[in-house]
Amino acid sequence: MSTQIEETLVLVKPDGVARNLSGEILRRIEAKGYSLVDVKLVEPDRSLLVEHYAEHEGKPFFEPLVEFMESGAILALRIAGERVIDGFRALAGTTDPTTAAPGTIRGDLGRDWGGKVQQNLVHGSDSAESAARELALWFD
Ligand code: D4T
Repeated sequence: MSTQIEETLVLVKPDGVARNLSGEILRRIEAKGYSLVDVKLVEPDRSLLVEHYAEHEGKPFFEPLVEFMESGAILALRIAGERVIDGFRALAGTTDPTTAAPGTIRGDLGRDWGGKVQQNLVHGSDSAESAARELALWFD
């Protein structure tokens, strides 16, 4: 298992920013021992979101997902640490916030608001390749 320092992209999605949970989410990331490398509040163009979620283009939830991500400010974080890519995914919990495990960001702070699974508070890159691609998209 690699112990080299990794970086990953975390997004606090519009529901997290609107619900004033950015601080709580940052607190959990820092309490876990990851460090903050860069941070910015953005209202991304649709083209960035379409590129970000390119793997989901054509799926039934794609349009609602992009519309939701356009609905308000997003806090983009570049964070670093050993195995931070997998580590942040574990902190975030599984995709559906209603059934995400208690103790995780989604499990403790999220739930289904009117059938909207996409309102799951955070995004974290799911592999080293995704992290490199997504960090370049959001930060470079
Ligand atoms: P992200 O990518 O936002 O960190 O979430 P996950 O990695 O946990 O989940 P994902 O890529 O499979 O889905 C991206 C995004 O789409 C929403 N979604 C997903 C949805 O609204 N309906 C669905 O059926 C799925 C699978 C939630 C997260």
